[in-house]
Amino acid sequence: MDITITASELYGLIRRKLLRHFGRNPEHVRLQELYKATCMVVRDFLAERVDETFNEVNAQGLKQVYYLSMEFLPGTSLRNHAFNLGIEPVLREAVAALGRNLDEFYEMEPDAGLGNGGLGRLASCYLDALATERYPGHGMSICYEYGIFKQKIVDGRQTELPDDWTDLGGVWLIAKEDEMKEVHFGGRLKESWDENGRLRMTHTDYRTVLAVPQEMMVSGYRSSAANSLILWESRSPIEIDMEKFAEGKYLQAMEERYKAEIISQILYPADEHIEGKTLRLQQQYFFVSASLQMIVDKHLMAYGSLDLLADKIAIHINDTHPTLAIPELMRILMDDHDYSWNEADSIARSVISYTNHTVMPEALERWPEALVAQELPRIHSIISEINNRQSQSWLDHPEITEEQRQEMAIIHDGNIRMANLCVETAHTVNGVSELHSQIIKDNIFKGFSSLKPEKFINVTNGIAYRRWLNQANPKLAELLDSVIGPAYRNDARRLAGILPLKDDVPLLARLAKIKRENKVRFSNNANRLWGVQIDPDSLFDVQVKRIHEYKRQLLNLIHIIDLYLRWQEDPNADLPPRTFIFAGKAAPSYFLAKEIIRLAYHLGQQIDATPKLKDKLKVLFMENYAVSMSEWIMPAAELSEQISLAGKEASGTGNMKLMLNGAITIGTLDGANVEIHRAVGDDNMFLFGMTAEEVGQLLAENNYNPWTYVLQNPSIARIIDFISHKINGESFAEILNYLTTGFQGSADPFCILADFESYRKTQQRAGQIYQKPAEWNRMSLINIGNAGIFSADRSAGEYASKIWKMSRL
Ligand code: 26V
Repeated sequence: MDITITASELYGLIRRKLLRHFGRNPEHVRLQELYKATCMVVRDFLAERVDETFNEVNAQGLKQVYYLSMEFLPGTSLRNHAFNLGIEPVLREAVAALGRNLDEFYEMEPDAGLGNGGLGRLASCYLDALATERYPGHGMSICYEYGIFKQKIVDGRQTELPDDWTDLGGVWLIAKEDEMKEVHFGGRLKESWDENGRLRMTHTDYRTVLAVPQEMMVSGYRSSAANSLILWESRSPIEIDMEKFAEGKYLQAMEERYKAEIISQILYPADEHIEGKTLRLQQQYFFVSASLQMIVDKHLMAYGSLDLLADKIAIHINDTHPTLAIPELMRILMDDHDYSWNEADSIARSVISYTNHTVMPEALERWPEALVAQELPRIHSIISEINNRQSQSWLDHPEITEEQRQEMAIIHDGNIRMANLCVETAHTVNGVSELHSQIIKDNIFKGFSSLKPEKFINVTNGIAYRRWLNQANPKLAELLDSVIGPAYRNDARRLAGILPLKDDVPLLARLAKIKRENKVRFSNNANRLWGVQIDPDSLFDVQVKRIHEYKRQLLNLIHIIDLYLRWQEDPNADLPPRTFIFAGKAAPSYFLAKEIIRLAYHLGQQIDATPKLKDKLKVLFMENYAVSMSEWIMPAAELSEQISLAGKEASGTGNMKLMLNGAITIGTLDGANVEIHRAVGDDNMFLFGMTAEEVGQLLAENNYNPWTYVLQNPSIARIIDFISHKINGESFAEILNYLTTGFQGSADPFCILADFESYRKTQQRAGQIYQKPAEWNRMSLINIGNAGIFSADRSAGEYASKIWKMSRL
């Protein structure tokens, strides 16, 4: 449902907003104020829809889902809302009448970067899809004052700068001061028996932190429904301790306040290993407690009691970070609303569901029991009781082995294992691609799945495809509109409408022309921003994602070294010129990831300084990868690097965005690459490397010895030799070590050299096909036409029907 409004009416609304809010008229206004006023007018339309949706949901008594996630990555909002509301053309006119260009506004908007990578972006894609598909569902998270750091590359080294997004980005937030909640930390527990003979827990001497909800509205494509994302901001109930101030203890006078405010100050920028930091535990409990209080209060307001809670709400835990929602819900039910343990337990078990997003053992969260007991005594007591009852329940199951009991225990070795708490309690557990869902059943949650196989399901990830197609690649969208009609905008499966035209020569030429234009746009941007020269006729080979060992950016880099050496040897080798594009952030404390960035950078510099190669080979490391940057890379990409060690990448979603934009995947059978492969077939994807099963065997037998490959394969030997010398004057001893003997002693766990030869050959084949544009373009079209299954609308629909059991508005 579009908003019906004319450009001149919009113009009037923006003028009025400027005057009322900033006390200015358009003739005397700062650009930023004009921008903010424009956003606020768009926000007002949405506010009405959110309100209407809320009333309708209550009137119909519909079930709602609350999607709890420590991360969301909405990126920018103005273009998305204008597109979703169908007002982009009139908005453009209105802004022009105010003497500005709408694109200027789009460029000004900072990304809301409240997440690290795929997990957070997925959460935002799902909010978009829920609103589009008219499901009532709300996101809940933390209103980080500083989002994911800004990455600057200085002489090849990543440096991190704070991302202060709230000045301009804050226009999308509305503070709901009257819905503030209190969250309690520390203190002591007192046990007593009430008059009904029931054990009562009283929590005393706690520290209070206030939680203020900031609401960000969520629009859906041409949808009359709008949902919200609640972001909690922490505040202190005490502004200044006047007593301490009077004693001259100025810093101490502010201490309480800082301790409270710091909770929502900054997003943890790591996603690769747990660090048992108290502040992170506080963040988790802070947002989960405030969220659950809000959910319960809203339900009480609508229904008068909590007896229907399980019919009317679903609570989803996005990875283990919001796991404390389980004991917190039970605490509220028992301590604040007099429910018994069994009642509270049964309600929790019927409302909670959980998605796992990683099998990397170092990312599976554990909290020291002592820390939880100290910071959250009541929550600790509930978790202990769940743990006790879990072991009791096994008495009926003599078939489970002692080893499995150990693996499934929630509390083990003084640690609370969050994933086990989730799997024990959630009614449904899902993985994010077919392979990953199978792996969690067979490996990390094997004991649980043997007890209750029906608990485990798969929901393959999906993307908000209109953002990366219609908004980011308008030329491709226009072509599709004209060839297959616009119905694919609401039903991505209809992209398949172009498949019968896969041999239509004029259509393939138009497709190629659009790709070329997008590549030119990309090259111009790169030139403007970083002064680099890129040949728009070279093959754009793209690997954009967080920098991680398991994602194997190093495999890509050593292949580039191989190309470099080959080309130097034979400058006439028949290979297409290539531009390798890397982007992605490394966790600030992740040494090897930062070394990988440094290698990419210096390799690029050395190639630039090699005259006979500089027209053939280019390596670009683009700094500060973010949602908005992905929106201009994807449309220009031709080869999509999805080269993780099989079994490690839970799904990947960049792979889907690139495919949708006509890039062809070079990848292992990992994560959603498996589904991509099934959709396009062997002929339209460059598959290489070991399967997950083969990897399993190699590692189980402890059989990966990098030196076997160095000795067997002269190309590898040459690459290793190259890295052992300086590159652009810099040495890379740790990387050399990592590849050959492993980092700190044990062989590279991601077996890069084992997959190298297969990768090299497959890259060679990709290069050969690229030189036959007719063939390449046909493959590209087939990828676009088959991308429909990766729509977030489809994924959200599966969550709604299979897990949350809810219906549409
Ligand atoms: C883990 C940790 C560990 C403790 C420190 C902070 C922190 C922050 C985030 C994470 C989550 C890592 C899991 C993750 O991002 N998984 C990605 O999820 C995507 C969406 O399902 C999926 O496409 C990617 O394959 C998967 O790596």
